[in-house]
Amino acid sequence: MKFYDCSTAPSPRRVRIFIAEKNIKIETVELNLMKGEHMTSDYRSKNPNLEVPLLELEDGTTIPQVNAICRYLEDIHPDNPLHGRDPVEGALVEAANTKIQLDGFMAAAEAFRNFTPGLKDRAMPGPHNYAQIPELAKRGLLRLDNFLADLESHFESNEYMVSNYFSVADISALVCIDFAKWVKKPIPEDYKNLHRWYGTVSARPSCKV
Ligand SMILES: N[C@@H](CCC(=O)N[C@@H](CS)C(=O)NCC(=O)O)C(=O)O
Repeated sequence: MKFYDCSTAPSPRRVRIFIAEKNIKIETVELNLMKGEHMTSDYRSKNPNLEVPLLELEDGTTIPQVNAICRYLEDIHPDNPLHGRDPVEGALVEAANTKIQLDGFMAAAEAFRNFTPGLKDRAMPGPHNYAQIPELAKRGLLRLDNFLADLESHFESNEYMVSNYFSVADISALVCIDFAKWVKKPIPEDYKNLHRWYGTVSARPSCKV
């Protein structure tokens, strides 16, 4: 297997942490997005979405999308389950992970990509160019405020994203919170519950990547 990564980008970091939690070894191919190494015809033939991460299997099958890659790795390495230990927990992890993707990652990406000068006409990743919309950057920042506030409320009565169980949703939330710092949205100082959870999760050796 080969894992197509970019060590500075948030989405592939979610997979790197997942791989480290599972303690599996996968050959990594580093792509420099700033240099456009994901825009080559060779990479396009593997991933027409022109995004990282990507997992390439021995038989040439390519799996794009963080969630699909993590699900596949879970299925072939079921020890130390990160997608729930029973069907109910599995559903709750899926719900939490989807919400982080929609309310957290989309908001941070909206804020970052619609404002960063180097991403003019690249307001969305992928094969199609889109102009920046400054209003979307502003809305992204507001959505991040709410995302962080909702997490603070959640951690008033929960140890992790799903009750007392560390899951792939915690990995997603951690990476999203670090991504939000790119647009100057750190965890507010007085969010003591979110700081407690962040301290616990970011101290895991897997999360140092
Ligand atoms: N929905 C995708 C998002 C992947 C994504 O946004 N990747 C970014 C890096 S964090 C990317 O490849 N960007 C390429 C670009 O900006 O052209 C997933 O979950 O894998």
